[in-house]
Amino acid sequence: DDGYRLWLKYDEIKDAVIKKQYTGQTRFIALSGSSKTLEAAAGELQIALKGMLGVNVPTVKKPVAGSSGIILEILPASNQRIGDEGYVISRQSGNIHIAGKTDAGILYGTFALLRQMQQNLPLTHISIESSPKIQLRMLNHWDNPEGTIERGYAGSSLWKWYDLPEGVDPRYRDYARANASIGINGTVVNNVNASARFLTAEYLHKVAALANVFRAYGIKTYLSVYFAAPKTLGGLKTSDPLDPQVQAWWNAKVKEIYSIIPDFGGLLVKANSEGEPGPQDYGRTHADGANMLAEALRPYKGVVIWRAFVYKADPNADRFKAAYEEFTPLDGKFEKNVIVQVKNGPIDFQPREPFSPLFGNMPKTPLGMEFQITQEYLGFATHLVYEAPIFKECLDSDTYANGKGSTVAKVVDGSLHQYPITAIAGVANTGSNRNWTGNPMAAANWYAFGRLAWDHTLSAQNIAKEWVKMTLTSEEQSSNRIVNLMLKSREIYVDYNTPLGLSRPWSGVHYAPEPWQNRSSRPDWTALYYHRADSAGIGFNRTITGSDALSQYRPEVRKQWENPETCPLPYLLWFHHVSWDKKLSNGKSLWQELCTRFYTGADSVKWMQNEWSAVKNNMDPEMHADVAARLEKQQREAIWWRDAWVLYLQSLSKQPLPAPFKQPEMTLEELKQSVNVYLMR
Ligand code: BDP
Repeated sequence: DDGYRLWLKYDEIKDAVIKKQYTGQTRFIALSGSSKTLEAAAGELQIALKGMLGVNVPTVKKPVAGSSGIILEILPASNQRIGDEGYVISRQSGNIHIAGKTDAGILYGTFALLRQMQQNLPLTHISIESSPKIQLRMLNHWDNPEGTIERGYAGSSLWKWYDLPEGVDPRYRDYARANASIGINGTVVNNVNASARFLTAEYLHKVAALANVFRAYGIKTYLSVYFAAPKTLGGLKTSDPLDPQVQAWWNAKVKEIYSIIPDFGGLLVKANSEGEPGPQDYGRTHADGANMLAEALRPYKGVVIWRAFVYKADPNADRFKAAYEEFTPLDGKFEKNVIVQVKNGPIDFQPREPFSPLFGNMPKTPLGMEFQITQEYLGFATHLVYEAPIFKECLDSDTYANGKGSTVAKVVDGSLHQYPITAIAGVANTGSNRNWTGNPMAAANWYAFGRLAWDHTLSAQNIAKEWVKMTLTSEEQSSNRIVNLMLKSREIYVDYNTPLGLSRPWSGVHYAPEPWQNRSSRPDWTALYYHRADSAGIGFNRTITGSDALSQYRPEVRKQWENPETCPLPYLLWFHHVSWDKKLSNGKSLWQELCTRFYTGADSVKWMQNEWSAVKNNMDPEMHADVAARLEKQQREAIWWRDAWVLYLQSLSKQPLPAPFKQPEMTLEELKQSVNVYLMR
């Protein structure tokens, strides 16, 4: 198994009883209407039934009397039970009905039915009703025009820009199928550090060719834009959002986009962030910039997705506070078709972060969630980290914005502040590698993102179970073992990498450990800026005696974190500078606890390897070997990362390693040398 089919494998069902049952229940596929989307749904059923049952199931216009089959059925728009993209699956007079108010709803219902079958669940009394909780469920591709992917670890871009628009890789359709199967309905095809090239007619036609493939699968296409395009592309003297000529340029550009891609979704913008141009270059605000684009998009019902990922190169400022400071004063100032997209945490996709304090603090501005699926800070495609627990931890966090139970999920799904538009995005981990995600286990993260975008109440465990059954093995014991391994993987990674609330111990490559790094073109791009280790202790004081970032949260949240005596250990060093000898709630000193985490984290990767070995005979050998090799490297690197931290921190704490841990084999100097290899050009 080369992994190409992802979780849509449709292998022959081994259980003869179930296979026979399914065969009797799916003798035809009836669809009365016709559309590309309904054809896609029926086509998917045919491929799947052929694979799982070995039969060619015909499509018919009307249910066949005296036989049992699947009926794809359009419900009246007035139906109150489900949302526009929702579906109802039921059994009526011996047939399986997949009903939706839209063709897309039926497509999602089709994939839901197939999910049941792929897990060999009975269909006899099937009754499922589901609607997405969030409207725009998107992937953000950080893909560049020349085919590279920023923070991509699975090969080059899926989009073959030089072949497009004539050359349409069949893979685009499989990409759309995979997304539709988990309910993703939007894709931003290019990097947020955007090239103006994507706004040229030449590239718009290429993007249109992609959109033509995605459309049947309910997926809208979006673009990231370069804010200074009126200057660089349009030849204007300025890109000032309040300049009428600039507005006119964007109006014309958006009109052109819609003439080429009639169902275009909208624009994603990274502005005044990490050197990208933006409205502040002209003394204007984020709202001025976003509203100008919103104006251009309004006639076509397009949206502006404006990112809140901002921070200034100020050594005395706390980057944690930046987005809140820039954006909360603008609450209520954005046009109706603007969504502000916020990263889950206040810094940048770290292995563990507290939730961004923007959530709950912009009741009048729709806030969208941005998660990172690609493992930029999670060991690239080498380390096995199942991300659903990261996503869930954030979504389930309570902001207390309207009292207890005001979770981040309720902010994002719009129910807390009655947002008219809702959105969630995942920075994609796909690439040109045959198996899409490099590490075959990373496909679970793409899958989990989509499932949670549809329904954030699903559990990380159930999502893993589905994925494992559909992708790796249907054997019960092995599947449980793998699910357990996946669920523990994130905490293990945190332990050898950023325990107790540490963050960002990497250099520019975001891979090799470099906690000693203290020089960079920007002070807030050093490791020291984040962990603040010295001879007294370690951690970032964000209480009232420090940067006071905690004041951006509601009192109930603040209370959880502001007292170093009671702050939960996973968040301790996010908010406190703690002395090495400080006794923690578990009786150990900070130094002892840190060492324990580093060592048990690295040791646990051995455990992961053993667990993985134990499932060898119950899954595909090629895929097993691929993951086994990655785990072996992970094991070596976990020790490397552990040792980097331990040796460096020891040079400050001047403490011996607590028993039973053994002093690393390398010296700090040797370790630094080994890291330098990764930093060479
Ligand atoms: C950081 C990445 C950088 C992105 C940036 C962003 O290192 O490549 O451009 O986020 O989200 O995490 O804009």
